[in-house]
Amino acid sequence: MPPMERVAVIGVPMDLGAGRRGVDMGPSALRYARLLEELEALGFSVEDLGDLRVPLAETLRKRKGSYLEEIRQVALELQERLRALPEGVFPIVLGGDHSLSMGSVSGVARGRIGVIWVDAHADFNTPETSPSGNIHGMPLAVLAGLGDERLTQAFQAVDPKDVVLVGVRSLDPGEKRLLKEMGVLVYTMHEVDRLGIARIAEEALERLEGLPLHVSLDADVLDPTLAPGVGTPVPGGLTYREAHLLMEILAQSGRVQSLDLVEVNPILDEKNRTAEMMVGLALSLLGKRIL
Ligand code: HAR
Ligand code: MN
Ligand code: MN
Ligand code: MN
Repeated sequence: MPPMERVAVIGVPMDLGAGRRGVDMGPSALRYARLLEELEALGFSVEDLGDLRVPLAETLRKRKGSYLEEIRQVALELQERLRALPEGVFPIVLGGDHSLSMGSVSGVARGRIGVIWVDAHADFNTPETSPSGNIHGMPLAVLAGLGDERLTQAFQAVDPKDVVLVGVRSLDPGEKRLLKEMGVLVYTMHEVDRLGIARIAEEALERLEGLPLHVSLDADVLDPTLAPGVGTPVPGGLTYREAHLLMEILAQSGRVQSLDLVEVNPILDEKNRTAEMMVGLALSLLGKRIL
């Protein structure tokens, strides 16, 4: 596969799927952390498609957890925008909460696709198993065909066997069961410690052999000391070096074709360092090398 030279950036300033406010400012924070300039410095031709229009929670006058229809509309619009991109353009979707990935993965999938979901959480709840009702805890299940039919009908896009989770350390009882039943390959932090991230990256590439790859990178996979700007921090996350090495090995495969950068919450951050971390990781995934 020839390396892609064009990148399209699209922001989805949505926090309707999360339990806390603030991730709607993620796209601004990631741009402010010089994502576009740094990609250009790497040699890419970069187009900023701007932000999707997302309704404000304040104008909806609903209780949280009941934004399914609004989230569905935003994800559908994202799906449509990504489907309209010419082939050979590498999309980077800026979140926003992780529910947007229903639209990104289904929008980039042109046939069978492998998904590498890098997250402290599995986002594999259904409305029945979710303890919170928050839809950002459900998008991977929806993509695999589980959950509310209004969502699965629009966004089911992957075979659960074509999904690899990395960095997981917080699972709800029901989603644990579902992950096992569906045969999703999960590398928890236990495996990161035992096997090392390099071996995990290589095994993931092998498991998804021959498939184009989408990487969905949730900022909360990082250790909260590195990435405090997230709504649902969990101790014991990836180090700076583990996260970069993972991105570098995936980059070397030449098979990654799209990326989500999600769950950056500038309100909870310290001087935008979480967004800066995420930009650095995106650059590594797009081929930035030390030498
Ligand atoms: N598992 C929890 C729930 O469903 C929290 C998961 C959502 N948090 C995220 N997504 N940031 O990765 O409510
Ligand atoms: Mn904005
Ligand atoms: Mn997530
Ligand atoms: Mn998460």
